[in-house]
Amino acid sequence: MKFNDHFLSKLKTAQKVVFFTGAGISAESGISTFRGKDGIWNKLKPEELASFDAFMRNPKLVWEWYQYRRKIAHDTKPNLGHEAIKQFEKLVDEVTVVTQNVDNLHNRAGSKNVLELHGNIERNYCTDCRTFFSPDEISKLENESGSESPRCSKCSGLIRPDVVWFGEFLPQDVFSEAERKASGCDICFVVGTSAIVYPAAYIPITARQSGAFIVEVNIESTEMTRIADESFFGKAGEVLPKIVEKAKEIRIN
Ligand code: BJW
Ligand code: ZN
Repeated sequence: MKFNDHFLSKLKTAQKVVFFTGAGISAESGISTFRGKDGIWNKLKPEELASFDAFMRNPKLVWEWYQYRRKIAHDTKPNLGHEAIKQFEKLVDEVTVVTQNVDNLHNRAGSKNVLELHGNIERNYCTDCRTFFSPDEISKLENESGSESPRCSKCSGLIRPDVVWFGEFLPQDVFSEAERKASGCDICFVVGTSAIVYPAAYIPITARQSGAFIVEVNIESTEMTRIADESFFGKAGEVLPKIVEKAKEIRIN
């Protein structure tokens, strides 16, 4: 892989680094992306599944979709891309992972500072009384609910995954922290995202406006390519380990 001098000088001196990630970083773990050639939403329409209205119309269908995805995420492992990001922590002062993914794979790879903009598929709560339920409690409630989606043991409200659907607000504290990290970073890597879903996609834009060097890693060009200082077209699990190796080499010598 070829690195130009401008990128290398940024890589050599960066102290604060943000990784803004999307579904593409988990593709090599076997998790489908939403859009693009193998995206799930080529077959399933987002508005039919990823909105509160869709959930209220057909809770069972939406619940089963999340249960299916939860099982896939659970049965797979973080890949070389997630691991390369974790390794970056040894090389610079501060690494923050701002992820749109709900699959928990950055946490499982051991990354320390993970900001989940769209929630986490492992958590679930009652739509009425907001009680959270552990995965074990969910299994029990699922058994009790028979063929329906599970209901709250306290108030019988519907239980939903703790994810952000279309038309819903992102967790304000998490988004503010992500904006703060983006505005103070030296390099922002934008990895495996189509960068079309807002307000998440403001994160790399904020980084750019604050003077950070923007590096895109994706298998194809995206909305980000225009504003990125550097784009590496390839799989995250192949490109990121090479960047880490290069960083090790130039930051030690
Ligand atoms: C690889 C690879 C490999 C593959 N290596 N790369 C401004 C303008 C227009 C619309 C809006 C706007 N502001 C807000 C909106 C509305 C809406 C929105 O953004 N719509 C757009 C689609 C147009 N936004 C919202 O509704 C948000 N809320 C909001 O705005 O609240 C304010 C409000 C409140 C009340 C009323 C009105 C407004 C919430 C958005 C929530 C998004 N939720 C989802 C589902 C989460 C739960 C779940 O997982 O089921 O989040 S949608 C889905 O998209 C998911 C993702 O996190 C998100 C982003 O997708 P991502 O990660 O980029 O994946 P892909 O598939 O798109 O891309 C994968 C990429 O990887 C591709 O580029 C591949 O090439 C690449 N790739 N393999 C590297 N191996
Ligand atoms: Zn309840």
